[in-house]
Amino acid sequence: MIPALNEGETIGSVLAQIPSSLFDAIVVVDNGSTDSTAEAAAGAGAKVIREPRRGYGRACQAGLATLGSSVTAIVFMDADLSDDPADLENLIRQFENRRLDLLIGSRTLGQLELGSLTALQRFGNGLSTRLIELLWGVRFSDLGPLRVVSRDALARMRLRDPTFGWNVEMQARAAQLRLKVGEIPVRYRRRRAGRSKISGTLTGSLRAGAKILWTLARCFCVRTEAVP
Ligand SMILES: Nc1nc2c(ncn2[C@@H]2O[C@H](COP(=O)(O)OP(=O)(O)O)[C@@H](O)[C@H]2O)c(=O)[nH]1
Ligand SMILES: [Mg+2]
Repeated sequence: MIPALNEGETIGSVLAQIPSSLFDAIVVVDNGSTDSTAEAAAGAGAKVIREPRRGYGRACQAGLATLGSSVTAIVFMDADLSDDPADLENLIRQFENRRLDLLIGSRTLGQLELGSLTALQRFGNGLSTRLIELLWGVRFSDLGPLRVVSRDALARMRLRDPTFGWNVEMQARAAQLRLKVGEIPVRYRRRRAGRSKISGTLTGSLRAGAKILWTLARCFCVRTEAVP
């Protein structure tokens, strides 16, 4: 599942590099793009879902709502070619072999291209993962966008964040619910084309950072279900 907002310059390359034999379906959720994202994605063979209301979490929810009942796990990745499709095979293999509920592709454990994460992003990542450890005793090294989660686990998490709290909410709920989580090192690259909607500007980063902290506070105060 690939949430995409105005990524017409890169989505075609992302899709061309995905080993399609690994997946039942490749879903691109176009979040009201004003460029050729939807056409490029459809042209490259993806199933395109349109969610006109902006927001990363909203886009993910819209995509999930269209999945058939045979789907047991979902991989999420970004549309700007920052995640490397070459990591997908290992991600899926490890997820299956280790029988995990959630596997995060960790950029800080992997190979970070110079300039691919800003200082503010590193700080935010460090702070958020430390808070998760402090609150629920589970240690992550990153909030990376490349990840795979089982559908059952996702249903139990009852994720609600409509925007950029989605990823951290997934990790916080997984920790809170004592799900089986893991990480593997992945590559992460600078955006090759198009415009960053989050980390590229100071206000974008600060807004995303505030949203992440707010999401953690909400997860701490409001439980989804009784922990078994
Ligand atoms: N669906 C959706 N996707 C978004 C939105 N904003 C950004 N994205 C996508 O989320 C991913 C990460 O955004 P990006 O701009 O690369 O953030 P950055 O890596 O922090 O600079 C990319 O695939 C974007 O196309 C949004 O409002 N809705
Ligand atoms: Mg990006």
